[in-house]
This record gives sequence, structure tokens and C-alpha cells, in this order.
Amino acid sequence: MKNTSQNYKSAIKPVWCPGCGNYAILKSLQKALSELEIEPENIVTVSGIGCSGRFSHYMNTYSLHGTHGRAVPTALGAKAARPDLTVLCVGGDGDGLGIGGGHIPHAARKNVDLTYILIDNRIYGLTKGQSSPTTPIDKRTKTSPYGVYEEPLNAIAMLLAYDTSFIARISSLQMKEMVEILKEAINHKGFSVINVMSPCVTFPVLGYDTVRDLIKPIPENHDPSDKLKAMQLAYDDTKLYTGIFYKVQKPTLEDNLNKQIEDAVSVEDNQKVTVEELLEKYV
Ligand SMILES: Cc1ncc(C[n+]2csc(CCOP(=O)(O)OP(=O)(O)O)c2C)c(N)n1
Ligand code: SF4
Ligand SMILES: [Mg+2]
Repeated sequence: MKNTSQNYKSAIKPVWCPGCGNYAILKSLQKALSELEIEPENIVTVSGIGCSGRFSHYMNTYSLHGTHGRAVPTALGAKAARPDLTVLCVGGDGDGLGIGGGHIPHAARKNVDLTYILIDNRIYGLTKGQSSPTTPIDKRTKTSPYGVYEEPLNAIAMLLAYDTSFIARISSLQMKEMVEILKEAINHKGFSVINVMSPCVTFPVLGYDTVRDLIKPIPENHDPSDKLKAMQLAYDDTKLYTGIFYKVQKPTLEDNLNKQIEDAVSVEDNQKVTVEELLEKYV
């Protein structure tokens, strides 16, 4: 029998604040997975630490609530060990762009086949409202009582610079579009990142009104392989463009590892040897 969204819900009831944008993301993800007909037992959800980190508890999949900033490398390890599984990774702006920011370029250059939902509420929600790498300049927060004095990161521009093979942005106000983007991202062979602009209602740096005012679909004629145009859209800070900025096909980590194993076992006079025979030489 076909799975419904319900089959991807765990028995744990979410404890996010009423109105948190994370509910829309959770629902959209569960719908996307049911429409893709991926069996729950073939999915792994890895999350970081933060309100967004609670995601893994709410998914009826293999799940791991990891450590702060280490969701991406943990998910990468899961995918490298079990390439047959669909690996999802979820984390916040603090988790992914602050403490864990150094992992993104490496996941991108390896082009590991996983889907990373980077939830951006422009604040540290769980720890009660400290400024994050995406908090706008001048914004007063618990850690910036006189206003933020640092430039915010531009996540899309950063992902483009790292040559991430699938880059999209959506918001918690756009569930229908989010389901479609999630399906495309999960189907993409390679590192796919969806930057979800998701209001935190308790420490409101990014409010629903701001999102509503700023979101605009990427023009229909945008060519997703046009990196320079994608960069231009990313840097237009009068808008929050939503949709697929960039998408290219290139070998994945799994492709490259398999090729190297193939090459290693067929060296030496073009003689095929097994991995076991090869290892014996070194023991
Ligand atoms: C190594 C480490 N440093 C700091 C913390 C404290 N901490 C927990 S969550 C968090 C930030 C969460 O912000 P974000 O990633 O944006 O997630 P959100 O809660 O907004 O979803 C911090 C600093 C921690 N758990 N571990
Ligand atoms: S503090 Fe903000 S991000 Fe965390 S659950 Fe509440 S509304 Fe959501
Ligand atoms: Mg956050």
C-alpha cells in the first residue's frame, strides 16, 4: 500500500512554539517523501543542534540528532557507508553557517548525494535569541544590544561560490512550492541544498510579514546552469528570490569512490585482483 505523509511522522509530538515556520517544513518534507514513494526504512535523517535540530525526532526514519554544526559531515558518513539510502540533513543558520560553516565547501566539492535543508530564521532560536551569521546589520538581539555590527552572510552566494550542484531557496509560507523543490532536490544526484527562510515567532528577526513582502519567484526564463545570473539573483537584496538558483550534473562522491576502487583493483599488468588480495599485501 502507498505511504501517506502520516507514515513519515514519528510518535513524538513536535514541541516547537505555535506558529514556528519549522512546522511547514516538516509537513512539506513528509509530503514530498510520500509522493516520491521512498520507504521510511530507506531514509536517514541527520540533524544538528537547535530548534531545527529537533527535526530528526519527528521523522519516522532512521534518525540521528547529532552535535552542533556537525550535521553535514555526519550525514556524509552515513551516505558514504550506505549509498543505497536516501540521506537527509537538517540544520539551522547557526548550525550550518556558523559553527558548521566549514563543512559546506567540502560536502560541495565531494558532491555527496544528500539533501541538506538549511533552515534560516536569522537567529539562534533554541538558545533564546542570540544573533546568528544571517542576522541583519543593526538588528538588536541578546548578544547585540546596540545592534549587529557585522555583515550577514549571503548563503546562496556562498553555495554558488562553492559550486554546490543544486541550490534552491524557498520559505515556510510556500508549502506547495516547497514540496516540489524538495522532491527535485531529493531526486538530484549530488549535494542539494535548500535554504528555507523560516520565521521564528518567539525571537522574531525574520517575521512572516518580511518574508511575504520580499519573496519573489525566480524568473521562469532563468537557466539554472547560468551561475553568473544565479549570483546576480542571490545578491539582489531588495528581494528574496525563491526557486532553483543553480543545478548542474557532475560525478558524486559515490561515483568517484567506485571509480577509484575499480582502478585500484585492476592495476598491475592489468590483472584484476580482489580487494582482499590487495589488502593482504599490506598485512
Ligand atoms: C559546540 C556547541 N556550541 C554551542 C552550543 C549551544 N547552541 C545550541 S543550539 C545553538 C544555536 C542554534 O541556532 P540555529 O542553528 O540557527 O538553530 P535554531 O535554533 O535557530 O533552529 C547554540 C549556539 C552547543 N549546543 N554546542
Ligand atoms: S524559538 Fe523560534 S525557532 Fe525555536 S521553536 Fe520557537 S519559534 Fe521556532
Ligand atoms: Mg536559527
